[in-house]
Amino acid sequence: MEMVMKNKRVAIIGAGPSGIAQLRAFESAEKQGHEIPELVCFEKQDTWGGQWNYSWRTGTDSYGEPVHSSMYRNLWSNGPKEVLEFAEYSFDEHFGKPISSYPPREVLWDYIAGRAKKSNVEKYIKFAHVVRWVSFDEATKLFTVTVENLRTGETSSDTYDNVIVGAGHFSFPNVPHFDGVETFPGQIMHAHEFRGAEAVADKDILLIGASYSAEDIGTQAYKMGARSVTFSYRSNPMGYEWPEEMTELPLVERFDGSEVHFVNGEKRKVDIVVFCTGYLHHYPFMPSELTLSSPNNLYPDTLYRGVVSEANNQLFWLGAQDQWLTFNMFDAQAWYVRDVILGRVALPSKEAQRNHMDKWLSRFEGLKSENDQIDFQCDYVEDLIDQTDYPSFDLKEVANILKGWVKSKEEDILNYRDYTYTSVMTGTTSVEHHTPWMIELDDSLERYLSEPQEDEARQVYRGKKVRDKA
Ligand code: FAD
Ligand code: NA7
Repeated sequence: MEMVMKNKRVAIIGAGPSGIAQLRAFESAEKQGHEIPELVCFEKQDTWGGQWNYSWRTGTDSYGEPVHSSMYRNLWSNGPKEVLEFAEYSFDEHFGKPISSYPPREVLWDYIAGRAKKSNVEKYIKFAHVVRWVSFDEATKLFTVTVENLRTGETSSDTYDNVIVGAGHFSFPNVPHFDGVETFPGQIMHAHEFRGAEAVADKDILLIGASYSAEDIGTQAYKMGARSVTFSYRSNPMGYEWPEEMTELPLVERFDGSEVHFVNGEKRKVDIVVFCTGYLHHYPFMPSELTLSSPNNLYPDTLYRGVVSEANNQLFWLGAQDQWLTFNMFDAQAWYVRDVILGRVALPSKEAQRNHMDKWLSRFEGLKSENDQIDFQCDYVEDLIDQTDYPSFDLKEVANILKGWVKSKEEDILNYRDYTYTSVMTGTTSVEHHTPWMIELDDSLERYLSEPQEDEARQVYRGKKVRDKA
């Protein structure tokens, strides 16, 4: 039984892939003739795309707000695009021709924007509006959302029946302390501030951490001609077959000037240190009784079906999980949240919600391998899609693609981006990119979509230091 939506108001925080998914979900219901609530999406940046909206800035943005995006200029997708494709807007539809499986950032940003432009969601977004505070009134059962218009400096507050947080959780760096780090004379930063690998040519670089950021920045550094790349792991090494210039060592014990001592007794002199030590779930606009507090994992506790706040069932979180799947998972979540708000899906009792979460948490705690994690997240998304009319797709095959991706990195960590996969949405097999990733130095959309002669890349960049895969 659908609820009357007239006079209902919903605030969405963030116009990244998650926030746009939410707007698109409501729009899709409206197109089917359903009444939808009044929607307002607040985005603190001047445009949409979230992490994919690259900024050259570090620290603070032009409004003095913390820079949101952690992406760097040379970033290419680190997973095959076939696992993130929207079920209702394919890569074929957007680009009109098959493209490779690992596009650069600008190409994926264009794809995200393409879906947003095809729909009519922009009218709901207030750009350059930062959410400063959210509170809930038990008497009226309404949220008050306080927002600052960053262009005018004006602050205003309004009430909403629902709040949906799509603010992302890879923006506030986790920066541990190491003894003596203050004596390090070279450049030291967190991955959040890393903007491009060109500056590390002929330098010795140390990356602390053993996950996606360390792996990708390390590989970029190698590509751009770093003299040496040292990784430092806390729990487990990544264990790939690295070339001789790249080494994995255990945790840093201390810094002594530019000399770094590791817990196994080894020491190394390095020029640049990048903390690839992950991010914090940090929502400065949320009071403690409403906020989400979790490590970066596949099933943050206190979120029923991964999206409904246990503390307040009128509050939702999108994309709060660690992510094997991204864009289509956010869609699955957004369609579910929409249907809860529209009253098309009924929430069970608080006790039943807790039992449901405990069941998933217990499976989550038993995950042993990366393949288990992949199956877990694909099952989670399939379960969500079963609740709504989001177009279903073959998640078992998506899991196979992800497992193939994991294997491809074990086979060839430096060149896995040259592999191709087949879309479960369209059946289209990716083409090989015109230039192997390891020697492609132009990350632009224009270059990516061009069709140069086989040898052109080598001619254009002749004289520059590139590491050929041959
Ligand atoms: P975000 O993209 O983080 O967007 C959140 C939005 O909320 C932002 O626009 C932000 O400005 C806004 N916002 C935040 N706080 C406020 C506030 N208080 N008021 C108003 N607006 C606010 N995924 C992949 O699929 N493939 C990849 O290759 C890949 N690479 C990645 C590389 C890096 C370095 C990082 C950090 C992430 C990567 N990801 C990748 C994962 C990425 O997080 C998702 O693809 C996706 O961007 C998450 O979407 P989101 O909308 O949930 O969050
Ligand atoms: P992740 O995937 O959360 O990984 C964080 C890494 O940092 C992980 O290897 C941690 O080691 C390590 N870490 C955390 N704290 C410490 C300390 N104190 N000392 C040493 N090492 C530490 O973050 P990423 O930035 O790699 O990836 C996040 C997203 O950005 C992802 O979606 C990518 O696509 C890009 P642990 O294994 O816990 O011991």
